[in-house]
Amino acid sequence: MILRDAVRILVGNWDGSYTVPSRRLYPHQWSWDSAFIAIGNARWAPRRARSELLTLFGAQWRDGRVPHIVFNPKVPLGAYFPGPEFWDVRAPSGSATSGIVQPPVHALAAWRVHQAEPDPAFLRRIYPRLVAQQQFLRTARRSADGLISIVHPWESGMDNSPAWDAPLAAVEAEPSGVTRRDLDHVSAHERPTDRDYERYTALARAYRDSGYRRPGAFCVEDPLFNAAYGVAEATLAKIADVCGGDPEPHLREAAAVTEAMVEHLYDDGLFQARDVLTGCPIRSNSAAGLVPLMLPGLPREIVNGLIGTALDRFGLKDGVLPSFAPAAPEFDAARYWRGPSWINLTWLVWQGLRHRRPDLAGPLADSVIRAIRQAGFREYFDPFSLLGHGCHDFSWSAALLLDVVAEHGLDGVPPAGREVGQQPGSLGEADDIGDHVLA
Ligand code: 2M8
Repeated sequence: MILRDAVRILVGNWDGSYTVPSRRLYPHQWSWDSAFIAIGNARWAPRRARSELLTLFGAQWRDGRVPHIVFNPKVPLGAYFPGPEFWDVRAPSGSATSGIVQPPVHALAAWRVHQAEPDPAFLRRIYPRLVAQQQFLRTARRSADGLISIVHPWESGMDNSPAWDAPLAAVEAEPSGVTRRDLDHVSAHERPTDRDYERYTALARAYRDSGYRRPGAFCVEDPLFNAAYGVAEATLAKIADVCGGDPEPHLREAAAVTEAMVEHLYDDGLFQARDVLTGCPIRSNSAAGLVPLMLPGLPREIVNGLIGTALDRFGLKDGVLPSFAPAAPEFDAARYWRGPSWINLTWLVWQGLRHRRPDLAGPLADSVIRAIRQAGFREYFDPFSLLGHGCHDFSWSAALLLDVVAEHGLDGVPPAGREVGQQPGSLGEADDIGDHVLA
């Protein structure tokens, strides 16, 4: 049964206080993966969900940044490239980490975890960390127009998106002969090219060599990242309320970034990225441009414009959501982030539609279940054939399936109002998770 299989994957990928995205391809802790995993784990093992987030924030830097990878010292060096020896930096906790970030979807995750099993003590513990995460982005990355920039395609989470082709082409990189480990696990036509990897490596090296202070030759404002930042502020307002804090500054910040996005990034039915170095919009057909649907204060005409685009260009009604519009010349149904459907991206857009357009949200939820039923818990899916691609037993596919089913139901049967872990015969939370994580 699909729910038990999802839980089994999450159990198999659990490393004691957090979950690896995939045992072989991604054997460490990843930042936004952990947020999605916590959202799913909240449905059957809320303690694990809290531990997942607290472990990640245990490796937060003094400046507030939450690194995109926290390395497990027990994993052999060389198992993942670029590993701890490349990033060459440690968090105050002593953990080796990377020095870049990922979309800040963690406040939303913390709130969902609290909703599944109310725990004000957890919220009080994580709230200042979430605020510091946002503060880092404001201090280090905010432009005069009020938008947050990213300094590496890996920071977008949609690493290989065609939206990054032009800004990435401007990055100078020597053929460096990097030893890629990803191709040991996934076939080359499903992953970025060697040329992409040379540029990824050159950018990360330049940032590292500046002490993770000065960005290299890539600096863009991404609609998904900015939407996540805005949703984080709106969610922090709710968390502040529970913690006895002041929600007002968060609400103001959420409104301000929403306004800045509408003014500077919205273009004819889709939010676009903008290249900070040239000042020019990066016009593409990336589904990242639909994610601002999540913003609670988005003006109605913009919502309608996005929904029109989702229907016309992304075929929203007909099947699973592709990560790039299929009619665009750069579309590739099998290659990582250049067209395949991803469960996390679909989940984000689904969040934006659930209250506004339940008639569209329902079929989108069904499409997630259908893709996983047909192909298994793969990393990504061909949006037409539903053939699975990337790694197997991928954690956020399993986690978000649990969340989708808990909200939406299965096979036309509405949600039972019980969590997966409470159903007869299902897997419960077996191990003991202490309160040591942030101690
Ligand atoms: C992918 O990114 C990593 C680098 O961070 C990689 O390709 O090695 C992306 O899909 C990213 O969004 C995700 O967080 C990560 C782990 O699942 O894999």
